Formats: sequence, structure tokens, C-alpha cells
Amino acid sequence: MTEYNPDDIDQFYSYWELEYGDGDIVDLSEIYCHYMIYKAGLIFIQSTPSSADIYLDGVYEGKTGIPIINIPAGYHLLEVKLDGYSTYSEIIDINTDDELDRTVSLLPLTGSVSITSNPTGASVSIDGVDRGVTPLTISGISEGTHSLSISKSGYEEHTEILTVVVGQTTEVNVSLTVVGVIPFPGTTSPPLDLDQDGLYEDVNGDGVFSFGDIRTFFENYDVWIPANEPVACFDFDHNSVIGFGDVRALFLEWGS
Ligand SMILES: [Ca+2]
Ligand SMILES: [Ca+2]
Ligand SMILES: [Ca+2]
Repeated sequence: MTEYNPDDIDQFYSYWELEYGDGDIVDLSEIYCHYMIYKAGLIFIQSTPSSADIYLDGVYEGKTGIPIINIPAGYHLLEVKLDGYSTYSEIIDINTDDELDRTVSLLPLTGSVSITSNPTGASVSIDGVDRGVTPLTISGISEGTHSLSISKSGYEEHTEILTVVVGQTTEVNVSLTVVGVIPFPGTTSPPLDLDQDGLYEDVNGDGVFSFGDIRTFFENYDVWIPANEPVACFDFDHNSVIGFGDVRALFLEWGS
């Protein structure tokens, strides 16, 4: 910071040119006006990020990066605020002729999110920006709500509103639904893969694997399943087609 004698207006002019440039100084009377105001007290706050709001004693005074002049001598509450960042605050002591300089780093208000999915390897995007594949932990997300999308080929896209809390990790655990798995004839719920091996043994979707699932499967394996369901979800004998071998494999899985 440049030293100058507050009683010497020529020094003040040089100081002003050095600190702020001479583009704003139009004539000597304006210099004198700045000089007199300067003598009443001045603060110059810079911030990272820039253009934050400065409040003195709760009153908005302007943006950071621009000097605030004509501040009465005495103690004042200085606050620097920017949306999404922590507020900087300080009690400052302005005496007549004082200049107070501060460079303030505002800390972003962020939290983390930890995302898992079944199956893993699903693509995650937050507010439309790709962030990687599951399982995934992302830090530095601004507080508040965000739109979360989890997608994987062959599965229905999962979307939800994500709420991020400062300093905390929000957990998201998603079971993705295979595209096209629909309820069998005579049932109301889509089939479920209870042991998460990619094969949907709970054929009637009632949440348990029982003989009723084998019966429903048997009644539909020849015509309805090939025409309506993804083959891979019911290919219990792993030969890439639906046939009686799948009924047999499902029966043996039930009995095991
Ligand atoms: Ca299964
Ligand atoms: Ca069942
Ligand atoms: Ca098969």
C-alpha cells in the first residue's frame, strides 16, 4: 500500500493515479472532492470471486473492487456476501483519514453426493452435466436442489430432485428398471429380479419366488414371453431364446 501524507493533495493525486488510474478524474475540483471524501475514511474490498455485495452496518454499499468512500469514523460491521458462498464478516475500525484494504476469499457453500445403482456402471448427470458412472461420489456441489439423472442402456432412466446440504454427503441408491419388463397376463406387477443376477425369477411380481412364478412362466413361455418381454431377463438356461429349458431351469432354481 502506498504511503502518503493526507495533508498533501499533490501526493493524494499521485496516489489515486497509481491505485485506480486517472481515467475517472476529470478536473482538479473533482480531485479535491475525492480528496476531501477520502479524508473521511475509505475502504477498498476486493474479493474472490469478484463482484460480491458489500454491506456496512447492514446497509448495502456496493460491489467489491470499487472503493467505498465517506465512511464516518468509528466501528462498523463489514459483511461481504455472494449467493452460494459463505458470508465474510468483520468489525472494522475506521478513523478519519484511514484507509482499510481487504482481500477476501469467499468459500463456496457446497456438499457432496454419493450415488450407487443396481446394476452399477450407470451414467450420472447433474443439471444436465455428465459426472461419471456409478458407483460415484461427487464433492463440491453447490447447496440447494439439482436435477439428477441416472441412465444405463437397456434400463429406464431414473430422474429425481437432489437436495445438497452444505458440509454433508447426500446418499442416493437406485435400482434401475429394465426397459420393457411388463406384468405377465393375469398379474398386475412387473416381474422382479429378487437376487439381482439379471434374471427375473419373481415372474408374477409379488415380491417372492414361489411355485406360482413357475406356473405363470410355464403358461406363457411359448408365445407370450417371446412377443412381449426382453428375452435376456427370462433366459434362465442361457441359450438366448425362450423355451422349455427355461421352465426347467427356473423350476430347478426354485427347488435348490
Ligand atoms: Ca434373479
Ligand atoms: Ca412371485
Ligand atoms: Ca433359454
